[in-house]
This record gives sequence, structure tokens and C-alpha cells, in this order.
Amino acid sequence: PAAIYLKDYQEYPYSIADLTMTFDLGEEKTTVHSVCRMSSKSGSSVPMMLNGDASLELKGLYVDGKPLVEGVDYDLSEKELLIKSPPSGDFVLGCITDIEPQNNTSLNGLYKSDGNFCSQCEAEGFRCITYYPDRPDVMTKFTVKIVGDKEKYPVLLSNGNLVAEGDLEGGKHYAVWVDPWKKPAYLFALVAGQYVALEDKFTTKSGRVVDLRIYTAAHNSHKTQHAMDSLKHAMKWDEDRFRLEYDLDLFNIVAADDFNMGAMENKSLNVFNSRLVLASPETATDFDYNRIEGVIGHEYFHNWTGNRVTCRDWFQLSLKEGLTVFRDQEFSSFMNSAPVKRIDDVMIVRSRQFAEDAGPMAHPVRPASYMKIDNFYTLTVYDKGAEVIRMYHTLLGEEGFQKGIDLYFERHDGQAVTTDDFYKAMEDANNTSLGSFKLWYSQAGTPTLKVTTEYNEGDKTFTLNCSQELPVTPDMTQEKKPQLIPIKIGLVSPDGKDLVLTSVQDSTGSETSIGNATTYVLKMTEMSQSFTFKNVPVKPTPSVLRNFSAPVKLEMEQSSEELKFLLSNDSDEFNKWEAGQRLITNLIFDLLKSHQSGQELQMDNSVTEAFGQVLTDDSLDKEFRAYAMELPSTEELADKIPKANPVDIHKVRNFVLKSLAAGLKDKFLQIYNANNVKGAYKPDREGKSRRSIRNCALSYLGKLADSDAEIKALLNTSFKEASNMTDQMAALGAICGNAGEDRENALKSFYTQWSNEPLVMLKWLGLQAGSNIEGNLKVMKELLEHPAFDIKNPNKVYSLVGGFTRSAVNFHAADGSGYEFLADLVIKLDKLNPQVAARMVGPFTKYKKYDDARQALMKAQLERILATKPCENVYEIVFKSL
Ligand code: DPP
Ligand code: ZN
Repeated sequence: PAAIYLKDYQEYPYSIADLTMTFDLGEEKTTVHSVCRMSSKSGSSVPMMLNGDASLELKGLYVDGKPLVEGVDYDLSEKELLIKSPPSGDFVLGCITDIEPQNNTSLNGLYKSDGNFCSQCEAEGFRCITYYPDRPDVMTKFTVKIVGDKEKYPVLLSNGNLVAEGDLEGGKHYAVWVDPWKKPAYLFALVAGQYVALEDKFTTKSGRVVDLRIYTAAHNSHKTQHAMDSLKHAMKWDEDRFRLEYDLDLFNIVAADDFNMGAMENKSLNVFNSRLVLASPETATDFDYNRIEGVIGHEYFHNWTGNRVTCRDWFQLSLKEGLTVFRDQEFSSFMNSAPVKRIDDVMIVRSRQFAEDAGPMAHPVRPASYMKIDNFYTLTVYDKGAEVIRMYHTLLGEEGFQKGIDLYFERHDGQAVTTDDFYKAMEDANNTSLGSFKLWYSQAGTPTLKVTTEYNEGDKTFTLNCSQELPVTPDMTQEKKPQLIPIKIGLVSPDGKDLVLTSVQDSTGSETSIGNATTYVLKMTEMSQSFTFKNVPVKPTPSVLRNFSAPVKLEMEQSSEELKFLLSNDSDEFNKWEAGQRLITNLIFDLLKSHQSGQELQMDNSVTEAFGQVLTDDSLDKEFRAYAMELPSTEELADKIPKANPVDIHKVRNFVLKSLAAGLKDKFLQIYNANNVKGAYKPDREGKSRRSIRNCALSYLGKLADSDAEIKALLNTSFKEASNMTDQMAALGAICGNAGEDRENALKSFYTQWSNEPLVMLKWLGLQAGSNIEGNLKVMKELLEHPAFDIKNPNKVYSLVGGFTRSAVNFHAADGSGYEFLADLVIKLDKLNPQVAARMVGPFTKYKKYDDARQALMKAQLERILATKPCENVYEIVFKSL
């Protein structure tokens, strides 16, 4: 397959006034009749290229009612249909295709899930439905008529407003939907089947009454209230924070069990993976409740950032995704604890996006080329993209940022635009130049920010010497230039308070007056640059990169004493947490050295003490304390060292967990008991906070269960008495950390209780798959054959196979058996669902991070996959990795 380049972008030569589609839904085949009113933009006849998947059966092609002849009027190839000389003026293009949604296992285009018809068109699914210019800059108004069996498919939905419906002969009925907003084909959706809806209303601030409906299978209808509440909160929040109102009289959400992505923002008809809609206290955890709230917000927010203003081409994907992730992050911060949300998001960036940036698939936020766009729905485009948006916000402030947003919509509403357009709106609205900030879009890789500091007692100045290093990445075509890095900083005085900052001078000589703030954003623009704060009365402890003000790897030597000081005193909650992370990371790497040189491991008790203080500091939010107790993941740790041995890292990390558990046992018990409150589950902040510290304690205590009968009993009681899924999963997880009878019994009883709930079965599969108990591969092979698993359902694959790849011990087993297992599955999935197969191949792309032996084993599996001549999606990733 050939690569597609951003530099080759060309406007589509035809515009489409409107598109009318008729879907005749059937069990053997579905017939799609589409009619476009088109015109040549230049007024002359140029060849017209339409995209179409090989699975389409072309039944008819007409221009102005006259059939076109293959070979004469048009050429048809695997992926394209080329009309050689269309009329030069206005004309009507008709196209009839037959498709087989019931056999579509790729879940791309129109397919069936649980007996219902459902569609997914982003990025390039529409071409699996009909021949069409399937690209985001071709926008038009859609009218969609759906015809189907009334009994089998009582609910018929598409985008926009329902304008007509009625019965037809032969037990059929129809519905006609008109979307008044023009849109690209990727935002088209069709749903037909048996659903019930939860209904509600929202009145916008200008008085529009919007009907809200969430459709699910009848047996799940009691699990949609939280999604509905989240939707109303999101609608209100977007009005308050961004002044953005909803623009139609109805908004529908449908839950689908089989879905590749998390959810999809089709205009007024969002389709959701059911795991991101359905929640009840008994079946969903606090984590699920939060995720649902965030994703409901995310898809709703796309109505403006994505739908009203969309992308010119897929290289601009972050235009809508980075911005919308930023918006959903801000929404979740507003609804929950802002510092905890920030920590959560940074953990994802550091443990997963940094790894992507360091691997063979590294690409800029705005990629310059791709083979399959499906492979670019990445942490870089989404999460690093959101960090880029956050940096605008940090640099311009809330007011400046909102001015930029206003100008962006003023200029581009109804258009398909680029990240450059967004950048320009931000600059122009603020009458400023952001200079090298733009490079964040085009340069791949994670910058390393190195900082050294010095205090001058005589001058009372404090200097930071900063340098940035931009890594070589596989996509690199020229030397990288320095990127503007916003460095948010505070100076903490020995009494624990932030010093007042008065002025700062940078190495170019310019001096800026700060005006007595305690936090300041330095704008680093050079490869190396120093900043000197004046009037600093005492030697401070610097708190650098507060709130993670840029997605960089910070390298700054700070002693254990300084880190402990920041852990107890930093007023920036992110950096307070971060001090603990750095402290424990240093300890883990010291211990790793001991371990690898055969020494016995010895815990540093002063670290235990420092963590104990945070754990029991009642002035801090409980959820924050739980996060402070979480150690960096094995993945994040592996990312920091060359030739990592993940099994060793896991062992050392586990040793530290156990040592903390033993050292703080009484405190954990006390916390567990104090927060083990009986009563109805509420997914509110107070309840979530309480459960979070309770279950943090339980998880630590679980580390002691193999040698402590009392704790063992506590875990079992906790499991039996759990009255909500958050507590039940926490107990199950703690019990399952140790092999033995308790584990077997708990897993069995959980299965018996929940085997009829597919979403709960995902947890059951995932927990077992991620186990670090040695020899778990045998269990994996059994689970593949288990009725709770289904290789055609993406969620089950993500839980079982994805879960397994997070097991340091078993996936990375030294004999390569874990790698072989994954490759076998990728090869199987490749034939069924290319997008899911490509996601599952991901862990192999990181092979260069690991020790030589593991590298060789992983590489061998990549070669084995390549030899099977995989689909384009898998091919791109494997090829780039090798
Ligand atoms: N549905 C996916 C998302 O919202 C792709 N647009 O991120
Ligand atoms: Zn999105």
C-alpha cells in the first residue's frame, strides 16, 4: 500500500448541493440508492474520482438519468470508481449498490450488532456503503430514507430531523430524515433495530427545547440515567464555558455492543460503544461512571468542534480531536476534582503517548503522511493534541483563549479547515505572534527539558538554566528547531510557602516584571536559555513545570530531601503529586540496580514515612491521596531506561508496593475501616473520593494477604459484602493478586453472579488476562474458548488480549510464549477486523525498548505476522516497526 502525503492535498473539483439516499434494509442484502446533485467547481469537465470499497456490488450508475457504461464512461478498480468526463455544468449522479451488513465483521461502514443495523463511517467507512467522494472537505446536506421490516426494525434513525414515516406493504415501514446542516460523509449514521429510549429534555440558553433520547436494548434500559445526566451537564457546561449552544431540536444516542471505537459523534445521532453509556451501581465502577461522563461530553462537544467546523483532510484530525479532548478534560475537571483529573491525564500521556513518540510509529500531532488513517487515531493526535491546546490556554490565559475560540468560529463555521487556521485565529484574536509554538504540530517526538538551577546569595537571584533536546524520530526529514515551551514555575521558600515573584530576566537580556504572583509561566524559545528571578530573599526549592505545563520529559536533579519537601509543601497539587512520583521512581531505579546485581532489596524507610504522611494528611482530598499512593506503571518506568527488562521492573515495583503495605499496614487498616461506609451507592464526588481511598488501602493490604490470615479474611469479607461494582472489583482485584483457593473461589462466584452481563464479563476477562501470576498463559488459552469470550466483539478482545499485553510477567515471559500468543491472535483478527487487529499489534511496536533477548523474540513475531500478508492496517504498523 502506498503512503498518502499532506503536501499532495488538492481540493475536490466538484461540489454537491445535496445527497438523497434510500436504504432498503434486508437480511441477505441491503440496497443503497444515492442521488447527488453536483456541479463542477471550475465549470469544466474533469475526471471525477469516487471512493468505493471492494465489498460494494455496483448495480447501477447514472448521470442525469442515463446509465453509464463500464470501460466507456467509467473505470472501476479495487478502491475507486473514475467517471471519465462528467458534465461541465450541474448534473445529477445516481448510484445503486448492494451491500451485506450481516457479513461485515470489520464493523466499518454499515454492519449488524446484536441483530440491529448500525453504522460507523469515520474515517473511511462511507465508502463501504456507496461510491462517493469520501473525504471530510466534501460537505453536503443529507436526506435519508430508511426502509425495513417493521417488526425486526421498529426504530429507524439517521441524522437531523424526522420529516416523514409510515407503513409499507409486506410488513415494512419507512422513515425519512433530513439533516439541515451540511456535513462530510464521515458524520453520516444509520441505526435500525429494536430499542427502547430514555427520554428527557434540555432547554438551551436561548430557549430552544431539545428532545434527548438514549436508545438501548430493552434489558439495558435501566442503565442510561447516568449518561442522560452527563449529557445535560455537558450541554449546560458548553454554554457556560464556551458559549456554544446546541443547534437542532433533537439529540439521539444509541448504544451498540459491537463497536471498534469508544463512540462516534455523528450529527445528532451519536453511536456509543455500550460500555461507555450503560452504568448501574451494581455493574459499573466509579471509573466507568467518570469515563461515561467524559465521553458523553466529548462526543457532544464535537457538535461544534468537529461537526460545525470540521477537518479539511485527515492530517488535520487533531484539529477536532485535540481540541475536543481538551474540552472534555475541562468538563471532567469541572464536574470532579481538577487536580486528580490532571494527574489522570498526565499519567496517560507519560505512560503511553511518550512511548508512542519514542517508537517506530512516532508522528507529529499533524502527521505528514499515512497509509491507513485508521492507524492515526492515536494518543499523539488525541492526547498530545490536547496538551498542545492546553499550552495555548497556558500562554494566552482563559480570556485570550476564549477570544481565539470566538474568532475561530466566526471565521470558520460551516467549513472544513486546518490546524493552521486554528493557530491563526488564536494569534489574530490576541494580536500576538506565537512564533515557534507552531512546531508542536509538525515535529514528532517528546522534547526533553533539562534544568539546572543556582541561587546567588549576594545578588539574591535565582537562575534556571534550561535546555531542550528534540529526539530523532523515524519521520524526520530535517533538523528540528526549538519549540516554544511554556514552563510554569514557583519558588518555594524554606517555610513551605511560595515566594512572591517580582521580576525575571532571560538570557537575551530582556526583563519582565511579574507583578507579585507566586506562579509564573516562562516562555522558553531557544535550544538553551536561562531565566533569572530577582529579589529572591532566601534559597528556594524550585517547583518546575507546574500542572505539567508542557508535554516534555523534565530532567532536573533534585535530592530526596527536596522531593520530600515538595511532596509535603508544594502548593501546586500536580507537582506535589509529582514529587512523590519522582521520589519513588528514583527509589525503584536504585533498587533495580541492586536487584540486577544480585543484592537483596532493602526498602528506604524514609520514603515509606513520607508517603505515610501524605496518606494520612486529612487536609488533602481523599482521592488525591489515593493517587499519591499510586506508583508509576511498569510501562512508564520501562520508558525511562534503555533495554528494559519488564519482568525485573515488575518485581522491584512489587517489592516497593509490598514494603509500603507492610510499613503502613496500620494506617491502611484504619483508612479502610473509616471509609468502609455502608449505604446506597452514589456516583458523587464525596462517594467517589471515599471509595477511592478505601480501595487504595484495600489494594495495598492485598499485598500482605499471602502471609497474613487476618488480611486474607478481610479481603474475603470485603468481596462478599460489596454492594456496588466499585467495591466488588476492588476486592476481587486484591484477592486475585495471590494464587490460591480464595482466588479461584472469588473468580467462580463472580462469574456465576454476572455471566449474563457482558459488560461485567469484560472486567472478569480483563482481570484474569492482566494477571502477573506466572504461567497464566494456560488460563489465557482456556479463556479464548470460554463462552464469555467472543473474538468478533472488540470489547472482549480489548479486555482479554489487550489486558494480557499489560501483564509484565506473562506477556513478556522470557521464553517468548506471550509474544507468540499475541501474534497468533493478531493473525486471526486480521481476517475479521483490520482496525482491531492493528490495535492489538501495538505492543510489539515498542520492541526496541526492551532487552536484546526480548527484542529478538518480538521482532520474530512481527516478521511472522508480515509473512501472512496482512491487511493494510496491520501492514503499515508492522512494516514501519521493522
Ligand atoms: N468517535 C471518535 C472520537 O470521538 C472519533 N471521532 O474521538
Ligand atoms: Zn473525538
